[in-house]
Amino acid sequence: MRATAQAQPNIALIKYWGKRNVVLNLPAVDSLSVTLDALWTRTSVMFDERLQRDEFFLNEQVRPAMLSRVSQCLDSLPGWTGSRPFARVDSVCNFPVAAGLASSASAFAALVVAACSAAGVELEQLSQARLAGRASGSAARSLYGGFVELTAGDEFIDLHQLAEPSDWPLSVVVAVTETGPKAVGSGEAMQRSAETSPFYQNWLDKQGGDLDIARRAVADRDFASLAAIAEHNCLKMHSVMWASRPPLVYWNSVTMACMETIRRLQAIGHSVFFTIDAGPQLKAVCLPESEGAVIEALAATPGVRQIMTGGLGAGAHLMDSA
Ligand code: 2P0
Repeated sequence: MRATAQAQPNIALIKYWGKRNVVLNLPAVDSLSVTLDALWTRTSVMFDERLQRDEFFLNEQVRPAMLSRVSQCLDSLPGWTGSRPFARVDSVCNFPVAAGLASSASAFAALVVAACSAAGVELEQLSQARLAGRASGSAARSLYGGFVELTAGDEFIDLHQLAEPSDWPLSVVVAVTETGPKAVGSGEAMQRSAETSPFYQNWLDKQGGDLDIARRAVADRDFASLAAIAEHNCLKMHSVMWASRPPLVYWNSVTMACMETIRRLQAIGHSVFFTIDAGPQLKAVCLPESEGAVIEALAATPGVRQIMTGGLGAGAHLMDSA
């Protein structure tokens, strides 16, 4: 009745922004991501008949604000008859939480894998991904390693691994510009964009074309093409956010300075591009030969607090169970 799983966050190169069904948490658009190897969440789940309620600890601290989403995710496991036993959930995360570093992706992917094992529920990878996606849309992608495509349907999502990490080894350098939690959570922000941004419909209409280009770039290992479409898709998503009312601006001045740094590196011939999610951190994706220069340049950008770097990694997996 106890199991531990590890999952790594994923970074979307073609972004998920907007929901077609809030109750089922179904994304409005398809997305394409890379799963990382260096950042991780490790989560243990223990169902225990003696517990009076679910308990959730993150980095050894009780986190009551996050408990209801954890409990809902545990409730969603198939096969419970009547009331389920309560669980103690212990999560350890080696990077800042809720700061636009996709911590909910690795958190819910690890939670689903650990909880299924602890509950003795055998589910294939896609079914686990759908459970994780119901808790947090981006979490579905962290069930898979390497390059991952999520197709959003009206009733459920589908996922495909487009390439293994070893098929196209890219490096990801994360420049942390702020470590505090974000002001507006992604779910609320997406809803605001859908309701108020004049660019939202265009965002929906153009996503399929962007994804086609990115999928082709991955198949052809065409870095320049992937770089161009990923930066375009990222800036388009942020344009949707900026034009929302009230506006959603997740960047700070250091985020902009990091973008300038990437532009300078591109101008001198490095194969690198940036992407930014619902937070102020900049993620630089590059070929391994440019990794050293990217780390050095971002670390030297005034205001950058921390650099985290790594390659592409595997999907969520069980570490132990008893
Ligand atoms: C993504 N983001 O594709 C996009 C890009 C942020 C910007 O998925 O409401 O935490 O839990 O389904 O997955 C962040 O949103 O949102 C996200 P919910 P989630 O990675």
